[in-house]
Amino acid sequence: MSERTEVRFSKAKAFYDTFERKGSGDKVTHYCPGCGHGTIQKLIADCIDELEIQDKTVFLSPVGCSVFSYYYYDTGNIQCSHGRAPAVATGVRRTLPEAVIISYQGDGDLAGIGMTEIVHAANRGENITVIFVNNAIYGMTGGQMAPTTPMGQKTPTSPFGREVLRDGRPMGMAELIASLSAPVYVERCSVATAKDVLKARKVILKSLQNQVDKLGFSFIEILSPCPTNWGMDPVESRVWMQEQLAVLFPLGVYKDVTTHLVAVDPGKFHSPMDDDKLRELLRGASEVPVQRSSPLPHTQLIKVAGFGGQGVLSAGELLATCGMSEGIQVSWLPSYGPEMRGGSANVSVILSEDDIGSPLVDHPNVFIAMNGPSLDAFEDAVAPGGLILVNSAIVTRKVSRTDVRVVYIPATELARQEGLLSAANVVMVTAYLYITKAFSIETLRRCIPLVLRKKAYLNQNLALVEKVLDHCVRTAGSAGSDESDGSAGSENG
Ligand SMILES: Cc1ncc(C[n+]2csc(CCOP(=O)(O)OP(=O)(O)O)c2C)c(N)n1
Ligand code: SF4
Repeated sequence: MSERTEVRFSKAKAFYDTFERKGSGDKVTHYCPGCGHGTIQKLIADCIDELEIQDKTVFLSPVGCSVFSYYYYDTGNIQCSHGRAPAVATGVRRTLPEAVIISYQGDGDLAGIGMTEIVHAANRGENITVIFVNNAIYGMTGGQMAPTTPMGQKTPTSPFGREVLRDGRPMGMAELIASLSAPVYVERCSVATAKDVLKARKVILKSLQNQVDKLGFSFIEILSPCPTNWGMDPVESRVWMQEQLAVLFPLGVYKDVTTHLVAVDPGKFHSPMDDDKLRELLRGASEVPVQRSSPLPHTQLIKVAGFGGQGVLSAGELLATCGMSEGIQVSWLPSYGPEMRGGSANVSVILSEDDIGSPLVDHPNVFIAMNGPSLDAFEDAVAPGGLILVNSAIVTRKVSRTDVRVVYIPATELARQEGLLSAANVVMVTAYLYITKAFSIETLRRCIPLVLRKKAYLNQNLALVEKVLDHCVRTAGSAGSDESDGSAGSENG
């Protein structure tokens, strides 16, 4: 009789039966579709089961998209401050000698804010396992540049691409940790393809086995997709990982003194920026195209608020990019819930002719309310004489303040008519510029391609701008009316 292989698909025991984060009885995580965190966390859970270490595992969740790992792992859990997990791991190691400690960290967490902690924990050779999830950006906060961001990559904090003089080159953490003498095992793997995923499982298993065997510090770097912030679909993001990320960060064993010694070739890690380009930058050539339309009427203290997924942070990014491309001073300060989708979010933007002392906007003179709860939260904070723009397609109530100018714009509806469900932010920014004349609409047209992540929607976004302008012109007649009929451009106050 031929031998049969039984293939079973079941939840790892190391996971809770249901995930209570989103409500009782849920079985799905909070990660975006196509995110690598879910895949990696499943591999870790499988390995915990295989090694039968669930009862002694302490999972350290970081700050970042994986902040809620303690909702998923039925193990010991500690949620650590951003970047500090290796220090917490050290404390746990000192008090629980038999524990299996997993320090799970993103690249913003580990290579940015927590660089000191990770280097010293590695240098001390702590007997812990560090799983370093490298998605080349700060995920949870909206895709800002991380130490691992490739040269030239555009992010909200490098809108014209990462520049070597300003930002340095991307850091290879596997290379850096492997250069220390204490770590026993350093490997970089990926979850781009099915083959990569199977390999990553083996790598994770080995790193945990090392710890059980008390061999010392194991560091696993895993290249992981963030389709949401990369502006790609899950399939495109996996292609990009193979064609770009894995070239910059080569996969493989960087150090393994558990069985044999692997020499690391430092020449393997290089930045794609060529020397001519570097010399050009050293001579002072700027990559930022500055073009001035007219002076700002006055300093714009802007607050945009709504729920995650409405493009609140991107609206701020668009405004700040307009400011930068006009050569004025800008600041962009996001505030968000832990979920990329559905939580509340707001962003403070300052546009100024002078230096900006603080990016905080406590009393905005421009407030863009994308939904009702945001209007409730910030209406009272608006400076007297300020401007409130209300997304009247969603917000059902009227503004009660009488000492501010209010304009109602059915932003979500206008965007929907253009076939863009999530472009209410572009509507509001266009209307804001139409009303205040802070910058020319030409500046807006020039900057939309710079911030738009999904380039396929560029023409629709530009068409939407024209539609909003048309709408504003047509409804301008109702300006000054205090009848709150919700039509675009209608005002009260
Ligand atoms: C001390 C501190 N600084 C900054 C933050 C804001 N913050 C929260 S998540 C995050 C980015 C996390 O990015 P990364 O570590 O790459 O993880 P990802 O979300 O991509 O998984 C930042 C900067 C914070 N919570 N605490
Ligand atoms: S923002 Fe990126 S890293 Fe965060 S959950 Fe979504 S896809 Fe994953």
